[in-house]
Amino acid sequence: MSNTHTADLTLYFAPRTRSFAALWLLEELGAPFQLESFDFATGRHKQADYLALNPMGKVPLVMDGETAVPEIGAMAIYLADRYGTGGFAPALTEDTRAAYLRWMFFASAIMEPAFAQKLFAWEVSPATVAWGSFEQMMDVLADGLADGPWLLGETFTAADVVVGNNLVFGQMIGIIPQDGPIGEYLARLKTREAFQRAEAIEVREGERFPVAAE
Ligand SMILES: N[C@@H](CCC(=O)N[C@@H](CS)C(=O)NCC(=O)O)C(=O)O
Repeated sequence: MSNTHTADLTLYFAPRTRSFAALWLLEELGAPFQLESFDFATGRHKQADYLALNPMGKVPLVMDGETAVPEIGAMAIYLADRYGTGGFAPALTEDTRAAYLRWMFFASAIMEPAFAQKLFAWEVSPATVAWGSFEQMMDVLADGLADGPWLLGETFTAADVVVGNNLVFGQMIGIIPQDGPIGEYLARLKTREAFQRAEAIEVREGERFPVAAE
């Protein structure tokens, strides 16, 4: 895999959002990037030039030169392959690549809707919906962490950032416990220096753009 590409990265970011995942990953990779931070209240993410890059009108969005990389999962795979300098993603030829990709998709295809189900108390048949149920998702994740400390055992990868970011959000909204294998995994993630650097930026940007008073 080539890592010879010169980084020209810009992260479109808003505080208190899923864009923390991209910020944390970029800090893990140590790739230089520009931070384009904005307040949702400005509607920057709904302007035509932004929608041309990410038609969903959401953050995060990473630009690599002229190339738009929206969607956290895609972004994480792309950035880790391109700028991970041998770490953060198993090579295409490694057997663990399968588990790595599985966890990347687990984060967006299973965790995200399972969180929404829990939060909004949707009544759906686990056999019919793609994510099963919140409880099933939690059991499968806890089993996946049995050989820890990370999802791929001893090797920390970009999949830990993507899954971990969901857990950060889940804990914030009170649906992810502080204890047990998942809570302990999240506590381990939070001790990483890159997480703490990203958190400091998140706090700084949150202070620049505080929640508007009602
Ligand atoms: N599927 C997207 C989800 C991103 C997302 O939900 N972003 C929210 C903030 S957490 C957003 O930008 N919302 C603003 C809006 O839709 O107006 C991804 O994985 O990147």
